[in-house]
Amino acid sequence: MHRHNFTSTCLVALAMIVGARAHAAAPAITGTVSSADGAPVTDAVVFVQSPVPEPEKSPPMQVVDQVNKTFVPGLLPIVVGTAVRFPNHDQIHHHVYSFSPTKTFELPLYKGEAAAPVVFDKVGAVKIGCNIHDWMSGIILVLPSRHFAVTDSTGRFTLNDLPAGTYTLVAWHARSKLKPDETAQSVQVGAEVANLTFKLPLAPPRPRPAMHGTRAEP
Ligand SMILES: [Cu+2]
Repeated sequence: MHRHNFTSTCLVALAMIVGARAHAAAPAITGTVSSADGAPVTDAVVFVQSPVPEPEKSPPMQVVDQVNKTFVPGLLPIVVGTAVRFPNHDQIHHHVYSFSPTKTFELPLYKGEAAAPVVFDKVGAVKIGCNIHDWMSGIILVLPSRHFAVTDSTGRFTLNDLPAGTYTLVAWHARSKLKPDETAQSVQVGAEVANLTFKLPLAPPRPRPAMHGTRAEP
């Protein structure tokens, strides 16, 4: 009886491991992004620039929340064609806008879920801000495909599930002194996981603007 239970447990565990492996994303490219002095670069976005696969069919909606007068997340990489909601969970009004040529829009003073989603239909960086709270800022990075990854606190990234072939990859960072095109590297994806290293010279961080404007809260 005891032996039977032990065997059953093992079989169940084995089935779970096999199942998990069958569904796990397979890494195709891993690597690191570091600054000119070799320090790891967090929140860099590494993405496939070419060849660009067929457009995504209705990519899932994404969210940039507003909490404590902050955009959450502050950096949102998306595939072109993605709609983004901008719910406001603060008890005050925000007025979200972008003057970026990639996507110019304005969501006049609102709270809660009142603002309609915005579709990002062009590739590029979109800086967002709030008309009322000058320090609020965020970036929506609109990318040519869903093949992108954000570096972690150690500067590492992993791109999963790329079919075999030759790809051009680039790296972006909010403070990069290089344009993504200037970082382009060619990489072969095959049976083995490819490895890539990017070096991004970064501009120094800007001093954080004052948290309290002089304008009254609406
Ligand atoms: Cu605001």
